Amino acid sequence: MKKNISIIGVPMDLGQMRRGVDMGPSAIRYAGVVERLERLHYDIDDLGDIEITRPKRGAIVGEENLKNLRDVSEASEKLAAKVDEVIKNGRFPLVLGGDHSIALGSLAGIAKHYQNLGVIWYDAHGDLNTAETSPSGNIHGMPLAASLGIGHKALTHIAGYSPKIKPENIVIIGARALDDGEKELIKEIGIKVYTMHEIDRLGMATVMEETIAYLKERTDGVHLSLDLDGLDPHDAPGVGTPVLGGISYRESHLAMEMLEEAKIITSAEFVEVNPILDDKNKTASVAVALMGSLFGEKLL
Ligand code: HAR
Ligand code: MN
Ligand code: MN
Ligand code: MN
Repeated sequence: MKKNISIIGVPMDLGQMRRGVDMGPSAIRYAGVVERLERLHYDIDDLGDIEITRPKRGAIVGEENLKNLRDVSEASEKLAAKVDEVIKNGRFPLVLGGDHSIALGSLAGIAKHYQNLGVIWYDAHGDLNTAETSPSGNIHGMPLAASLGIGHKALTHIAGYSPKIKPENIVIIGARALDDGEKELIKEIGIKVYTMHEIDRLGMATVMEETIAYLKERTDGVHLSLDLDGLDPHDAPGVGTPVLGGISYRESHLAMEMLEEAKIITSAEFVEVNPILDDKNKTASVAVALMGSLFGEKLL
């Protein structure tokens, strides 16, 4: 992994309806992300936060079942430009959320640098909805679909191109709350998914071995998009849409350690940390601990 990391905070909460996730970047910084990674001898540059336009009360601009479409789309453009610049400077982009709609901007800035960008989507959810299939109209449930070129043009064409990624270069890990439309889409376009069922049957070590082998043979870079709600709410309670029966803290550490050993990750984001819903900043601390493993912290 590159020895230079640029941190980008994205205080975004407009992709869903529970306020507080915009404080995720602050909570993760408070949990010591910079100090933790500096100890591993990285050159860390904290670029601060992307500016998010806060809609005035009653002035929320959305479209049919696409809440805050304009503001989410504008923020995504800003994030894409920043991530693009970080990569051009030869540095590793580490993006801190914010709700998962920020993946629209991250992927838009990253994918143009690769022929076949791989994506590990570590999440309880598929985030494969469109306005037509979404039960909520919340854009944080849509970024993976939009990055595949599926959905509203204001989401699919961030940074002026589409699609960002191909279905066969994606691996979803931890899924346990997929909507009907998402299940259909997964089967139709062929995305590799390890639901909790496979994680329980195979064990996390095998899931990660398979994931790494699969992505190594077909991609030229891999983005890790880690939604803290992929973990069990017992280990990561500070998330807006917790789902029981998730990946454990220990399994998650193993996953990060195996990714580090495989040296395949070229960019990463940690999202959905909501300190208002948390238990004494536990979830942000878990996020930072996982980043430690991802960037090479060893137990011995
Ligand atoms: N699938 C549901 C929806 O579209 C819930 C999505 C919740 N999403 C996240 N991101 N927290 O994974 O509304
Ligand atoms: Mn998500
Ligand atoms: Mn491309
Ligand atoms: Mn999720």
